[in-house]
Amino acid sequence: MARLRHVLLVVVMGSLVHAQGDETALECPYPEGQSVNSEGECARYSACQWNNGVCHMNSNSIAGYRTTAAPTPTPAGFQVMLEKVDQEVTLFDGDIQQLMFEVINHEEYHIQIKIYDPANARYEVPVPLNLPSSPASTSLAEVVVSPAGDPFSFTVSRVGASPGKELFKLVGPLTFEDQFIQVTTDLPSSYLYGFGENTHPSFRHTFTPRQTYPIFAKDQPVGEGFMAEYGHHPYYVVVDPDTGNTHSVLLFNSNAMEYSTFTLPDGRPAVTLRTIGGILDFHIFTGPTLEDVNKQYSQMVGLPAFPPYWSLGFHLSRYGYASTNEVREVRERMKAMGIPQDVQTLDIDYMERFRDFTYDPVPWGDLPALTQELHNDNLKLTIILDPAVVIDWDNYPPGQRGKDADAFIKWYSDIYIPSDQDPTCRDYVIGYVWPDTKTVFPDFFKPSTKAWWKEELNIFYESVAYDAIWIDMNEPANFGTNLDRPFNWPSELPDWSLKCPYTHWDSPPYPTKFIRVGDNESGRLSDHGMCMTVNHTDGVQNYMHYDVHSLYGWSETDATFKALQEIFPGKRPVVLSRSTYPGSGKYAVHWLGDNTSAWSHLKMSVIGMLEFNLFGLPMVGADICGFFGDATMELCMRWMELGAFYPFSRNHNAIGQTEQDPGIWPEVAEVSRFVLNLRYQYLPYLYTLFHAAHMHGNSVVRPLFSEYPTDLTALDIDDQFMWGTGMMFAPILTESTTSRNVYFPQGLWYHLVPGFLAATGPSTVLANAPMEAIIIYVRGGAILPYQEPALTTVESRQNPFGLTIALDESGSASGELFWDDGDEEHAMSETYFVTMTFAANTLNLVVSNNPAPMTGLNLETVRFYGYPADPALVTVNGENLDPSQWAYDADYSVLSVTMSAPLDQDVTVMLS
Ligand code: MIG
Repeated sequence: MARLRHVLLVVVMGSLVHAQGDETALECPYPEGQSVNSEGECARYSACQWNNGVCHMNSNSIAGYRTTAAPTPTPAGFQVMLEKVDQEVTLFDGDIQQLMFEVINHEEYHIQIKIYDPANARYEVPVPLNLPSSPASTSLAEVVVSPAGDPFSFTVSRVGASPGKELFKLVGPLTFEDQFIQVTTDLPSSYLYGFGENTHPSFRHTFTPRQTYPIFAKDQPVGEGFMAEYGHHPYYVVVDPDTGNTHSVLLFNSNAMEYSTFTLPDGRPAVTLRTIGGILDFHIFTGPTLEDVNKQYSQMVGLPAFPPYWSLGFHLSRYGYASTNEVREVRERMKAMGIPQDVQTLDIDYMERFRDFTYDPVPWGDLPALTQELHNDNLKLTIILDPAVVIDWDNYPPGQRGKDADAFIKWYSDIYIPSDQDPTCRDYVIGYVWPDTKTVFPDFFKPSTKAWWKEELNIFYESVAYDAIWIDMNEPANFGTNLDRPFNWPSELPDWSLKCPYTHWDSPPYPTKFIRVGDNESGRLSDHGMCMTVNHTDGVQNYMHYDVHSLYGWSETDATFKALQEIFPGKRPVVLSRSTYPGSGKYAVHWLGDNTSAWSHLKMSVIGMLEFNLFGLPMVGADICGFFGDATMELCMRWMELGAFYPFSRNHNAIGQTEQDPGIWPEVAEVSRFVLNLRYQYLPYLYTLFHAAHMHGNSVVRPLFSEYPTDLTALDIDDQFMWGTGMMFAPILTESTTSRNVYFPQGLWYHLVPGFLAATGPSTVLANAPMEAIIIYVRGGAILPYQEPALTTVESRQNPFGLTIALDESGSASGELFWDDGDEEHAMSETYFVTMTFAANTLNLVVSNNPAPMTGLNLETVRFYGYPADPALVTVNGENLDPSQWAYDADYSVLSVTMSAPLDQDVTVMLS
């Protein structure tokens, strides 16, 4: 039997005190938006009330639920039945009259709260989570539910935290209707981060005025405004700046959603979450540090993929390469300028008539030869694939094979099949994208689709030996849905487009803000995409697109990653995906989508990168130098300086834009060589961070407050960021700027180059930032492993190692280094790990795991930053060095030591 845990014991009593009048801040949701706000409009909704010119939710005792009984224990928590206070009171009808509220304890830091219809199963997200089979014996969170007979309310608190610091606390009524679910919580602080995929103007959310963003996967270019973009991440993080305690909340739901941040009448910050399907399924993580919640969350949704070493090199890409020869020209520029590059990427240009698994026989006829040339240069090739498959069955074998496998998305019911359905297309849904004929779309949930996709990847690999796959357009995007004709529909043909039926799924009573923002020409959920009334099946269960729309990218990523595991046995695949969902990080690299060559987009890329590190997708970056629009030389230079330190570092450009590869301007080429050399130099450090991400779920890029959660200045900084805990970047993000204020949290901070002390924090310093440099600091206390850079990682991985040792106030530092062969399946490969500590003038490197991957590689340079004096003697592994092997720069307080110490064994360096 279940052990009664203290979580259950506290459930007993205590009516939950709520500030009077909180509901007056709960904005009544109008399908058309608040612009129609009026007394008459408000009167349409019995769950709402008109008051002082505001239409807000009625109080909990009118519009909410009632707790019907005391909690009943379950093996992992407890349940309470709820019932609607007044059956007639509603927003959009379809109120579920009886609901189950269920608390499920998992790890002691992780609690799940589900609110669902116990009588009729509703859609639940089929993405697998890692949940323990039985709960831990203690929990760091406790849940209190209002007593039987009272209006339903609940709070989740951190055990032992002071009152008013609840992690989650229902405010006002819960609304749970068939197609509209709404819940509001107040927050223990206004330090709120996360939610996506949206372009946020700041990493920290704001509350006044109210901000409302939709979440639903959409091919929506990056831009200012409240737009839903490519992925779906209903996940947020809150820091309590008084204690530094951090918690996070996932609403595990994939229907169209929106969230609002605002303040309650007494000023408390609050969040309203709305979704139009599924159930309420919360996962709450208690941290208490930001890295703790990152790890706790990633363990549940899936630890991030471990990128092969080469994928941490520089990627070059563009949409609009005319031919293999143009790629060769660009490559020659890179080589001539000596700019490091590991990956060349090909966009849809290489395809024949934009058909997947083909290449154009004329300008791309020698693609296999180009691939070989790249491989000879130690480069890798990434190619793009789109989901849409042409219906030219007779002339397109991959499509015919897909049809044989019955791989494509179908209508949910025959009644939705359009009257002009092409007779060769069964009950498939037909759309139009890049190719010049209509298309169908793979249903990646389906086992036979996955098998077909793998087979096509395999067959195409026989002709073009690609190394990585880029999956685009997987929101999924379709052109011209619901419009007269797609923008690129052949002009000689009569109007046609995919038109979605008007059902309560395609035109739900509350379609969310999604339909009112961004590029939503048809003003519908299916705009620029698939109809909600199409079917997906995993072979066992059917799903309606309405529910699983935002999982399309996830399902394609899963299918592609697993296919590549078979095509490259024992290797770690690289799949670059535009659309993501919680759990995508297990497989995916992500870029932030179609940005513009604009300074504001340079700035916003830092925020997007920080957010995806919260979402468990640390391998992330934006299109360097911008996608749309022409980059100026200065913008591109600054963007290369920042982008060289995106975890995923790729310069990508749109078709028709002027060239912006780093070789095109000599000035940018020189800067790019410099910053990419720095990146390549510190790749061993970055790689070690990715190893920790893969093993434990750590983030790679972090906000400053990660280490300083009670530092109010750090909590607001989003124009600086860190790699792990050791490196801090302060990019220039505005035009014609050669200095900037840099915030230094507590501690010592050194210039990475050339190593003198830059600041003692906490302090803000005006730093000089000449055009040709990004300012990078190393934190006192860090040991950063590095390797001499080279033009590719294949070469740099053979080079000698070094260490940058930045001393803290006590003259100490520590770090670690992971190493393996760089691309083998982690579980199969031999791995090396060394911990490094410097204290009391002694550096100790202690090798654990397997020394073999490091055999033949030596430690040759060690640089001590903040070292007080020229030592009289330096010994390495007990042997005295010749005094010519070290140099002390008294102006900079930098001691540089050269040696040759094999790294496949322990190393001791003593200074005296
Ligand atoms: O409708 O493949 O975000 O990176 O270059 C545009 C062409 C399709 C969108 C991607 C972009 C890519 C482009 N694609």
